[in-house]
Amino acid sequence: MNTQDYINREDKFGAHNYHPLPVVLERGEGPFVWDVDGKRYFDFLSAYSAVNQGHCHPAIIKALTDQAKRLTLTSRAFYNSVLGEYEEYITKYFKYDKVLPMNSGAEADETALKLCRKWAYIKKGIKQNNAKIIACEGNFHGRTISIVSMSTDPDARNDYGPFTPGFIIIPYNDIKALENALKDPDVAGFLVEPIQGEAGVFVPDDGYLKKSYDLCKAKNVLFIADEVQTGIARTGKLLACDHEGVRPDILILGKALSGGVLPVSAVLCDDDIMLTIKPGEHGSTFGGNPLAAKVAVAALEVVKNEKLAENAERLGKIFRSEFQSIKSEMVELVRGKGLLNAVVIKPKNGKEAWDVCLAMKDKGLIAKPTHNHIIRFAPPLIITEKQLREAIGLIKEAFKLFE
Ligand code: IF1
Repeated sequence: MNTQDYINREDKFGAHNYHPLPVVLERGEGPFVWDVDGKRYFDFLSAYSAVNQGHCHPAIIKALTDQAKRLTLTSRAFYNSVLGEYEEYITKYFKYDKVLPMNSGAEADETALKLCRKWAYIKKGIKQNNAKIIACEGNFHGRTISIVSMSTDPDARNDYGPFTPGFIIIPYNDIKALENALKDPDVAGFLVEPIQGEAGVFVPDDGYLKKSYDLCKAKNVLFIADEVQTGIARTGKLLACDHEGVRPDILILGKALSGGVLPVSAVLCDDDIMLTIKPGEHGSTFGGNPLAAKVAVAALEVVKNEKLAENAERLGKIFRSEFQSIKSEMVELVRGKGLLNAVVIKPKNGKEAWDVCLAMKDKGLIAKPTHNHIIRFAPPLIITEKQLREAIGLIKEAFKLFE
C-alpha cells in the first residue's frame, strides 16, 4: 500500500470530521515522526501539545507496558493499588487538595463546569438552575454539546442546537468586559484559556490573568483555567498561569498529562469545591484507571527531570527571534509563549497557510493551519537547540519557495 491507498481507505471507512495534511505516519520517536515511505519529519504540532515529552518516551512507555501486564482497569466500583499513589503525586505536584481523574480534555472541562455549578448552589447560595459561567469569544474547550454551547466558532456549533443555557460570552483579553459581566450576582465562574490555542495562539496582555483572577475573587466567582493545551510546560512554565503567579480555583489538565500515550485528563481544586460532589454524583468508566495513573506519574516525572519548561522557555525565544529574520511577505507576525507559537500568514499569489504547510512537509517538517491563515508551531518540548535550528532552516527553505 502507498500513501494514497491509506488515505483512500480512511476516506471510505472513516467519518469525514477532519481534513488532514496528506501524510501517513507510522512511527514516532522524540521530536520526529516517519511516514509509511520511511520519510522523517519534525513534528511541529505535537498532536496539539499532547506529546510535549516527545513521541514514545521510553520512561512513559515502560510505565505503560509494566502496568498493562498487571492491571489495566478496575472501574471505580473498587479501590486499586495505583490510583491513590497518582492522586497523592499529582495533588502535591500542582499543590491542590484533590484531583478528579477523567480521560479527555472535554470531559475534564465538563467536570469543571459541573463542579462550578455544584459549588454555586451548595456553597455560594445561588438559586437552583440560575448559575452562570462566563467564557470568552474565540474559546476552545472541547466538542461536547455543553462546551460548544459556549463556542463562538460556527464550525464548532452550527446545527448542533438546542444549546445548554447559562453561559455569558465576553471578549477575550478585555478586563472591562469581565468587570461588567461580574456585576451579575448569579455568576459562579469564569472559564478561560491562559492563551487561546485554537483561536491562533492568542496571547493576552501581560497582567490579564492576574487582573481577571482578582476581579473574580472580589465577587466570590471561581477562576477556572483550562490548561489542557497551555499546561504541562508548553508555554515555558509548568502552567501558563504561573507566568502571572495566578493559582486557579479549578485547574483543568489533559493532553500531555499522559505524554500522548493514552487519554488522561484531570481536574484539580481544593476541598471546599471538590467535596461538593458526593459519591454517585459524577464519574467515568475509565477515569483514574491504573494504566492512566502510572502513565501520568511517569509523564509528569519526565517534565520535571528533563526540565521541559525551562527548555520551552529558552528555545521559544530562539524560535520567535529566528522567525523575525525570515524576510517573507507571507509572514505577517509570529506570536506565542515558550514553544506554543503561531505565525499569521498573509496570502500571496493565491498561496496561503495550507500551501506553506505542504511545502514544509516536502522539506521534512509537519505543522497544520488553524483558521485558514494561522500556522501553529508546537514541537515536542524535548527538542534540542540543534534540532530546533535545523527545523527552522527547513521552514526558511519552504518560505523561500514562495518568493
Ligand atoms: C479537535 C483545537 C487545539 C483544548 C483546550 C480542551 C480541549 C482542547 C484548550 C479538549 C482540545 C484539540 C482538540 C482537537 C484539536 C485540538 C485543538 F484545534 F481543536 F482547538 F489544540 F487547539 N481545552 N484541543 O485545546 O480536549 O477532548 O480533545 O482531549 O477537536 O479537533 P480533548
